[in-house]
Amino acid sequence: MIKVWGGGTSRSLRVVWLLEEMGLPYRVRPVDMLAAEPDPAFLSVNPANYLPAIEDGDVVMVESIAIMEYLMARYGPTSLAPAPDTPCFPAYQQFLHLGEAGLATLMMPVIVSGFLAPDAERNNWAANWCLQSLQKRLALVGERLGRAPYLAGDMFTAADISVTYALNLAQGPCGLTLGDAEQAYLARTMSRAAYKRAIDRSH
Ligand SMILES: N[C@@H](CCC(=O)N[C@@H](CS)C(=O)NCC(=O)O)C(=O)O
Repeated sequence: MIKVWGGGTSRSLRVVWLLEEMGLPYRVRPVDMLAAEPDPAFLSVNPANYLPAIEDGDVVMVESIAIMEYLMARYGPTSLAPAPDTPCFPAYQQFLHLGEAGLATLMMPVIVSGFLAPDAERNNWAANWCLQSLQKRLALVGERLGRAPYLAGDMFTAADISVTYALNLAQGPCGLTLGDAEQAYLARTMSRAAYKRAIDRSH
């Protein structure tokens, strides 16, 4: 059975949501990233000590988007990953990666500066630059949602799992106010039964 290391609100939620959408059996092994010492069992799986990771037989992987791509390729086909010869594929591919590489990665300096940095370093140039850059990039999501209900078009895909996670980070720990289109979109994606099950299984 697929083992997902993570839990809580970490990026493992993307993986667990995808597994729920695909109806695949799995179990979650929680890891407390705020513990004083790293979890030795988790370090043996991911020596770089960040979430999520999966074990699937002999396969060990990190990076939430790569893990989703692996699971869809290995256990698909699935409508969550449109075929490359379909018109929605370019938008799907773009937003699948934008969710992490373009959006969530930029949020980390903002989040750690706000919560973990010493007081004197909280308001720093790099974190402010990331926040401004993030706001510019979110315009891509807003523009797309003005033309389609989901990021790849009419159909919910893994790109929506990727970007929903990022939008929640933006309006949660990053403190941004999202527009009406983004709010309505989140209401759509997060009302899915698979999302609700993923939240339950992650906590
Ligand atoms: N690009 C990575 C980012 C992973 C990441 O930042 N994970 C967070 C939790 S959501 C973490 O474990 N951070 C602790 C650290 O990096 O030391 C992914 O998408 O999986």
